[in-house]
Amino acid sequence: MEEKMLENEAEKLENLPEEDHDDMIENGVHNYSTEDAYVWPSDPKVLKKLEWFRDQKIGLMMHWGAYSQLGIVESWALSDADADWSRGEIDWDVTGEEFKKQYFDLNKTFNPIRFQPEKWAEIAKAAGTKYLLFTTKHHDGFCMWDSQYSDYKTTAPDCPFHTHRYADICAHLFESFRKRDIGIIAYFSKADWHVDSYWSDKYDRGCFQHRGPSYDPKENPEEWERFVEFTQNQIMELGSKYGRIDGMWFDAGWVCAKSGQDIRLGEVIERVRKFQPGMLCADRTIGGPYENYVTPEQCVPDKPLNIPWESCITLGRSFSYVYDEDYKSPREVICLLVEIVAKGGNLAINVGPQPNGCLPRKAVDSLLGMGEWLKVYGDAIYGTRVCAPYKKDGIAFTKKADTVYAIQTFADENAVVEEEVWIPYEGEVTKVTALEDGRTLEFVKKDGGCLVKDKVYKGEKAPIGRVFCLN
Ligand code: FHN
Repeated sequence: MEEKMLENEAEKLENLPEEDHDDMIENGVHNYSTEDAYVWPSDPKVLKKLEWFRDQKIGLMMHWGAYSQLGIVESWALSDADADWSRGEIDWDVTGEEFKKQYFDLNKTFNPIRFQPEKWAEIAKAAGTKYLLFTTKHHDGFCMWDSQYSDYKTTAPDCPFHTHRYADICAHLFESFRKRDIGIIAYFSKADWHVDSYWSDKYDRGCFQHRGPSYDPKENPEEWERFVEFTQNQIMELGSKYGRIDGMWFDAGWVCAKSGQDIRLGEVIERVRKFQPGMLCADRTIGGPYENYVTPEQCVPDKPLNIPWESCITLGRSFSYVYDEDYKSPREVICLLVEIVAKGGNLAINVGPQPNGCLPRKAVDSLLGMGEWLKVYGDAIYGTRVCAPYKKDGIAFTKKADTVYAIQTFADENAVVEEEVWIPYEGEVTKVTALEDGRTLEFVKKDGGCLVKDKVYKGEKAPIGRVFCLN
């Protein structure tokens, strides 16, 4: 990067408008709204869908776009004001302006000809995931569906993929997952860094862009209204032309009334709900009636939350596909899942598909390993709710109907698996069975819990986890 470019950008950083320093978003990562900002929906259909959502427990999040070709962070390196933390992977000789042109031209080489939505859906099903959370459009504005409001899309003539049978990626992906009874939640970025009604160099800041609009919406209301109409039109087309949508998940929390960037989301969500009765809306970090659940990112709350929530966490290190990714093992994912479910949340585990349309093999191995465990122990996860003391002495608790599930996970494959297990559950227990195969287990009730006698584990490795059903 040329020296003068850096000085120039550093100097411009000082006069960024306030909204870019939104305290809920740090280096692009959204914090999550507190419980007191939560508003329970008043629409009974939304409340019913929310209970459906809380039963699902595991979503498959996917970040897929033109950026997948580069193997760098999705969108963020386009924002000059976020260059300090987002351009580390740009190791080829290019200036900021050249890079932005190269990035925006990625639509001209996006051609994932090996994409097979049916195969992805089969893998998702076998992994035990219950809904898809798919990036229909990230901040870079590239539309993974045949939008009538943008030419920056997979179905446009200048995108080589437009001739492919699956060019309208969202249409085929949603259908493949839906027919396997997997829910559909559409990720949508409220910011769009490609459309000229959000970023344009015709304003006084010229080509130096930060994550917000390149103008002040208060001073250019007619430009902002153009952007609002464009955005609401895209939300409407996803909500009315792509079959049943169970939820919409809105990223780019800096686009909100508080920062002077009001897209009047509630207006369009209510219109969409005429087509999608009860559809959930996760307007991240905003609170209020259109954040039907909160979305911790790459983290798990310390304690159970009494509101609906979902942690979105990468299976590897990155949301987008990177070529040298390390993926969590099935054991790591299950330990994470049990921690989240015991606190009343969902896990949206993210995989970044490859630019050729395949899912990374090692990611698939981890997902399928997770599915194998869930085939045996899923009853302790799906459809459960928080059960006091939720986690104590290494035992996590969930409950469903008249059963309490005591889950002991083993993060270390070399852990010693004791024959006797102390289960610190103080409620009444008349019977203990192993969820693995229904075998009845001897136990002694003591103050504060019960001592259960399990089988002797002879395997070389500790099991990922074992589950005791207390009735
Ligand atoms: O800015 C995005 C980021 O690129 C990614 O999409 C994550 C996924 O939850 N959401 C935002 C950061 O919080």
